Amino acid sequence: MSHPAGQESRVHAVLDDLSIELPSWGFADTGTRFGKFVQPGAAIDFNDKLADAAEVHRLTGCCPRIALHVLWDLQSEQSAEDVKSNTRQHGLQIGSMNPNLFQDQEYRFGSLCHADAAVGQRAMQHCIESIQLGQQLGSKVVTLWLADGTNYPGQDSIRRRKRQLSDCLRQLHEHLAADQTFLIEYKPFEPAFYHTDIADWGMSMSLARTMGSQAKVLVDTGHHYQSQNIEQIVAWLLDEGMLGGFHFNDRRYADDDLTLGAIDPYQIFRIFCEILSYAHDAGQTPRIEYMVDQSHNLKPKIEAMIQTVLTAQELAAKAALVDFHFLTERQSAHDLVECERHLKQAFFTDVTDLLAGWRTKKGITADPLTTYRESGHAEQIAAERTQRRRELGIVAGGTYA
Ligand code: RM4
Ligand code: MN
Ligand code: MN
Repeated sequence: MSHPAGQESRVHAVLDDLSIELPSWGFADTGTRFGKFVQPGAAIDFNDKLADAAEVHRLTGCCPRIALHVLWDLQSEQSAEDVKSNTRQHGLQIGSMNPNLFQDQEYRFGSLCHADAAVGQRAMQHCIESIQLGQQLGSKVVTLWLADGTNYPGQDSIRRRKRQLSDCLRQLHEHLAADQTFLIEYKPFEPAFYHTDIADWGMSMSLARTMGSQAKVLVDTGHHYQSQNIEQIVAWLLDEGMLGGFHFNDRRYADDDLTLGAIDPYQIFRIFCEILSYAHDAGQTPRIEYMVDQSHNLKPKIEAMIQTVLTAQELAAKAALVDFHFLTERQSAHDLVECERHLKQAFFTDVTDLLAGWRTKKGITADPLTTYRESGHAEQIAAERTQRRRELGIVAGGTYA
């Protein structure tokens, strides 16, 4: 298929800039709140997670970093130096550090927002340790997803909790190294069902501004109410200089953690359009952390991750077909029909050959998902890990109850 002049280089430049971070937790057995479906090929330990992320990077060429969930990945005897060199041996770097303030019994009524100072202190200590671990591991990003909130009207003072949270964040900012960014995630509900202490992007932005210059907002694409206009949030955050990054996934009802673009690829395309439109106006690509936040309990994990990464690339490539100069000109003429048609034409253009061309240029397979499915790798790790589980005496537990 032939594309108009300049399109190929635009698409390739966008792909060159699109580096996607993989979540360690996306390779291990996880489940829903009702139970867990185990997979023979799931990662057993941290080393397996590194190996799986490395496999995705090897095939896609755009996932050099792995995000860590501090309590899930770094509780072994391994020293920071070991973790670092292990990661390097797999050809990867450590990406974002994700503190965990949601699973300990102490956090039943909150962590940083808890009324009891001792619990707040414990949460602070964990965040400080996560920041310091990040420094030792060469990570540049700390992300905070705060599960704090209440279940019942009148349960606690929303304003006290907000002030306390601001104080905590201000203190945490002092622990950041100059090259560390602190990203504040928001989520409207779950696990709290009446109010969540950081419920939307405005609250995240307000907290980030209070916290300090290295704090920004993290947009998890699955953390919005039904039909919310996420690209508008992205446009505002870009304009305010407050967009730090994304957690990629898709949703139909709530925080479903489905693979990116599975339900609404046009939404993700529109987000990329806002980013590229900003880059066009500003004359430079904004620094954004693109991170996947998915744990697949039905799909095979490595395949699901490759599918996600390819989807992100495909939708970014389609957005790169938009001619923002032309669009701006049509906007000034109030030519609504052409403006919409221009976006739709880009969205519906088949970019398979443009993506394949970029991959061939990089010396990787033109079709990573098919190559993986035909490689036998999934069967091989399933056999090896089944055997290892047996040797280690690991019995697959399928319930959270
Ligand atoms: C949350 C949120 C966080 C993730 C946890 C496991 O819903 O998306 O980013 O770390 O899940
Ligand atoms: Mn997230
Ligand atoms: Mn989530």
